[in-house]
Amino acid sequence: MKNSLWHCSRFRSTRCLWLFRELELLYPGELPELNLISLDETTLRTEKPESLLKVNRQGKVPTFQSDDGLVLFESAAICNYFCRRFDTEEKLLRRDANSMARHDMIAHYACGTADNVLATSSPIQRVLDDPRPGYQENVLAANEKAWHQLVAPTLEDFVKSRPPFFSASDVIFGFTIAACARKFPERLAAFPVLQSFHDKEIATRPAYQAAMEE
Ligand SMILES: N[C@@H](CCC(=O)N[C@@H](CS)C(=O)NCC(=O)O)C(=O)O
Repeated sequence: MKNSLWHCSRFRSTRCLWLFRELELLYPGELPELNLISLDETTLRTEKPESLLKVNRQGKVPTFQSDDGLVLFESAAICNYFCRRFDTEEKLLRRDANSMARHDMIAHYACGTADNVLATSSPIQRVLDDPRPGYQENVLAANEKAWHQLVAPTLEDFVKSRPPFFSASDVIFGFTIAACARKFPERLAAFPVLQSFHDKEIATRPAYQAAMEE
């Protein structure tokens, strides 16, 4: 069995792929192959493959199955698994208590709150009739307000408190910022710290660029 990631180009599975590609660059020749099971973005929301539903009843990407059969969903959990298993020299994720606490907080906030303010789908998508609830007018308005008053200032705090090296936390909340740049560029432009972090520290990274093309 290969390590397999159910993936849809530029969807949240890209966060995990980006982190995996960062690790491949940090540990050349050491990581096993990652088998991508690529799904079509035009049908993912309406036609879930049985193979995916069998391992994740939410039918969401990312979903991951390891070479020894472990099934994981939730992008931050998959990223953290990649770090624990492959970042053996703590180049991307330091394991001391304070670094881990900061990382956990960022991972929970980015994936549990911030992503949803930019998302097309709902966390409970499978029981909804509308495949794109994030584009309902009232949802867009509330999310825009939340972005400006809550989410973007919190992400700015994460940027300002970064340690002086690129880390797994940067991938996790950086993916949220990159999603904003792609889907709502005007929301990002209102926050120069985030815009500059995106332009200088994310968009220029070879691992990010590679993951975005897959
Ligand atoms: N909290 C989850 C969210 C996963 C998620 O909502 N993925 C979206 C793609 S960005 C999805 O699969 N949407 C299709 C659907 O729900 O039908 C994570 O971080 O992995």
